[in-house]
Amino acid sequence: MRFAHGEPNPKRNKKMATQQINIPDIGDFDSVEVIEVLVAEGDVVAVDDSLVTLESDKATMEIPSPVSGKVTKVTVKVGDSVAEGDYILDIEADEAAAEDAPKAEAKKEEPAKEAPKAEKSAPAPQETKAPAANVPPVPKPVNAQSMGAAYHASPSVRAFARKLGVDLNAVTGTGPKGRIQQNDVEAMIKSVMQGSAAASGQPQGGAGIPAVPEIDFSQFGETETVELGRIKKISGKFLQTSWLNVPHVTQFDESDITEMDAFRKSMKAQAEKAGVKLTPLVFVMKAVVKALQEFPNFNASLSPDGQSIIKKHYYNIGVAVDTPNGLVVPVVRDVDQKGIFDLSKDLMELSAKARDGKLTPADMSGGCFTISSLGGIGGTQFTPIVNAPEVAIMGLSKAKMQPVWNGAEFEPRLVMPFSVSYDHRVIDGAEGVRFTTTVGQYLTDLRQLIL
Ligand code: CAO
Repeated sequence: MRFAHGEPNPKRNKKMATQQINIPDIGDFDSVEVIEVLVAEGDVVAVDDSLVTLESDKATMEIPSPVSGKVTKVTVKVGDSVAEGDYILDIEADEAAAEDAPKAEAKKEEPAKEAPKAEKSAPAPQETKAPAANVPPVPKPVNAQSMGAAYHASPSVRAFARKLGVDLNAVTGTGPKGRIQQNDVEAMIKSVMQGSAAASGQPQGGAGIPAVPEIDFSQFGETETVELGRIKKISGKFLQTSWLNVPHVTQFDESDITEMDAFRKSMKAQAEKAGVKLTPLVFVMKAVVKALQEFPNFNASLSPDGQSIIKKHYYNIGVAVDTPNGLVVPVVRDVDQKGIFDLSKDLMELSAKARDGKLTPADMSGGCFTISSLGGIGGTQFTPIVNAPEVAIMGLSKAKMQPVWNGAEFEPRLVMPFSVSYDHRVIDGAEGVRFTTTVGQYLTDLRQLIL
């Protein structure tokens, strides 16, 4: 429970002690920007109320209050950079906070009972401890940039949504800069209750889906529980949101890339001179963009009410990059305006940044279509998950030499399998296969890209 500024609180009569609040362990970051200061001097906060919001290049997290009491001093402002241990504010802590703790925890459990399974089972061991005054606050991730989406909402709106089991990823904010307000959450609930969400194509956030049964695996043998990495937790949420909200169709195809690969190899020395390495991916990016220009429904997003298509007149391609911490999707901009050397340079820079954990939110936003390339590793085909609110994604698998019948004999040809998953609300099956056929033709005969 949070009291409004100046509102009398009966507990204020109890004994007080000023507690200095510092930034807790926030993972691997040296310096993270403060993007919201959620309290002011005089505010009364309860245990777990959010105090500030921090934004790193990967995620946004809120720093919750470890104590209940009154904020007496705020030493940070929006735009400051902070690190673990930095002093951010003082709270005149109610020494009865420990007495309050079980109450605060009981409150937290209430929405958890109603929450979808994924949230309930999310590992948050510290949050389940009784929040005594000396327990360091545990940052709470609140959104992710890694899959190209993000939301902003105040703590009270987040609490409101949590209580009702609403996934804010699925809510469209109508406030300033797309901020989600309470009426947006109410509108989403209303739309689901009226059963209009499915009909209109509005995302539903997976409400009502039965939970996966909880099983004690130790009854079958030895087990070990390892917490998911931060990026995996964040991207997992976005993948699940997309999987539950987007009616996926995956079209499989393959392309004879023998000539393309011969050209790529012939350019090796020139590429080395230019300081880049050409892989099939840059050619695929060019072929995809040419196909996107011909099939504009693939370079689009569905409007939040599901009634229109927002067509984009720019061609930014997201590329899924595997990093030690998990999957991230940096975006290569203006692919239509760049040659293969420039694209390769962009790709090398972005994937190096991704692996060093240095991508900024700007590096990961503004994508139109995503390519997930597993071709350097192996596999024959896979079904990539659309990076919503984009409407289509391509999966590249490993090219292999194969005997191909040319009408008179079998010829050894290099054949690359690929797939495209798309949002069936926006793209029909016939259009889907026309798109993959077109991309395949461009890859087989790169000369068509200049037509
Ligand atoms: N078929 C055959 N060989 C391929 C290929 C394909 N489709 N794609 C790449 N290769 C080859 C490359 O040519 C290179 O070989 P050489 O060194 O002999 O030229 C080798 O495989 C390695 O390529 P790469 O993976 O380093 O480079 P890339 O441009 O293809 O990909 C990047 C760059 C950043 C996408 C990649 O490094 C990566 O992270 N891939 C993983 C993507 C991923 O995890 N996606 C998530 C899937 S969903 O969870």
